[in-house]
Amino acid sequence: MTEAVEVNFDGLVGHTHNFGGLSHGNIASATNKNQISSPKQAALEGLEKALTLRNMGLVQGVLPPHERPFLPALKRLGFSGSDKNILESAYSTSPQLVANVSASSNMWAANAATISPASDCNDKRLHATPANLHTMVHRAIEDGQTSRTLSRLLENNDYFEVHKPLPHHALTSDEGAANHNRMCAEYGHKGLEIFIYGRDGFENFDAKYPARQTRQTGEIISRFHGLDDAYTIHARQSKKAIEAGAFHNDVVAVTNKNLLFFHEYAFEDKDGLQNEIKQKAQNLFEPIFIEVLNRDVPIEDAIKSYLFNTQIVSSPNENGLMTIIAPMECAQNLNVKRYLEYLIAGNSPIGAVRFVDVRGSMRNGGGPACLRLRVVLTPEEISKLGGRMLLSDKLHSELVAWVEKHYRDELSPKDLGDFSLVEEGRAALDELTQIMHLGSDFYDFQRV
Ligand code: SUG
Repeated sequence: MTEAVEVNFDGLVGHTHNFGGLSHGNIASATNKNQISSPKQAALEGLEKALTLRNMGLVQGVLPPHERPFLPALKRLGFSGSDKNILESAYSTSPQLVANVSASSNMWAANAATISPASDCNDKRLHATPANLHTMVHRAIEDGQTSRTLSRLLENNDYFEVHKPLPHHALTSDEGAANHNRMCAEYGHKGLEIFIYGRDGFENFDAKYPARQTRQTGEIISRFHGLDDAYTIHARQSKKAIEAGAFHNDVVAVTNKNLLFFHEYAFEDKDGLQNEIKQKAQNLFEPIFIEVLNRDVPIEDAIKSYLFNTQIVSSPNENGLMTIIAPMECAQNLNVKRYLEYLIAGNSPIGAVRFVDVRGSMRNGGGPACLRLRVVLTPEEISKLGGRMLLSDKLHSELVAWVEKHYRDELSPKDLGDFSLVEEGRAALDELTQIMHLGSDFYDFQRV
């Protein structure tokens, strides 16, 4: 491998994976509220999906889950005493509050950060900004641990810089790479960075569901990352898509290399966006646009099946053709299945589809693309990564054994008030810090 590659770092599903119904505007999360979950099955599904990509010849990584329930968040809300007291008094005051600090939502690594590869940044180092996830209470507690994870992974400052998350404020509300796309000729070449926002931070956004990302967020990150304005785009997601349940842009659009695959209703001004891409890409690559019309795949079907929350990958084994990694829900929806058959039979750059089973994640509104954070890296940069977060067959089997040992087969909402879940999580994460070489003070509970 001499060229830069796109490494997908998938979030490991946490041991508290549950259906809290916490995300207003995320239809799957609301629909499955309070159902019994299987943390073990969801984690194994995620690991299997990661292995599938690795077996396709792609470089694959994993990111460790966060500590949940997150007792430091409860302490900041005035609960005190022993850890057991903190959990039990918070639970008797508000089971909903405990559900919020117990979400395993950090598994959706696309929301962890925005990453700009070195080739796009003026100092020729890779830049990363952990997302503050300000809009949802259960997600707004992720950025501290995410910063620690990325600082461990990208610890070499000669090659990488991890910035501070943006301030926790509605003006700078940031959901990470779920609203960020990049287009390029080859991964290691200079690319176009496309930031998608749902609202201007200063406007009063009046809609059925919240817009989680602001225009200002993309502009601030572009400044910190040292991006060139001539190769950066800020475009607005359509209100129609948000109101249909596309709470992140990666629910209605996805890129790979020079391809933008999107739903007709994804953007407020799709023609303006395509023209800007064509104009700014002039010296870089020839863009290809695949627009899926609403009459072929109604937006409701796209959101239910997660047709656009697919990963489009260029694997070394596919002779230049791309493969679309789709959740199996896409094979179960007639319109979507028909569309995919048509897509791969035609002369688009996408030559094959592979279905993956990530049901546990899908039922909370997280498809294959939500589970991964894309990081473009050269072989030299790969050799500078910290921790043990690149998936090998050996690491995969160690992680599978770790999940089998520590995770419950079933979790119901009332289990979140049970202190033994805290103890089980700590034992598991303690062991994980050794497996993944994260250090013995990686999690808050290890620091006291
Ligand atoms: O933020 N679901 C996540 C899903 C995130 C999907 N990520 C991307 N599109 N990239 C969210 O809405 C549900 C948790 C619950 O209800 O228990 C949740 O947080």
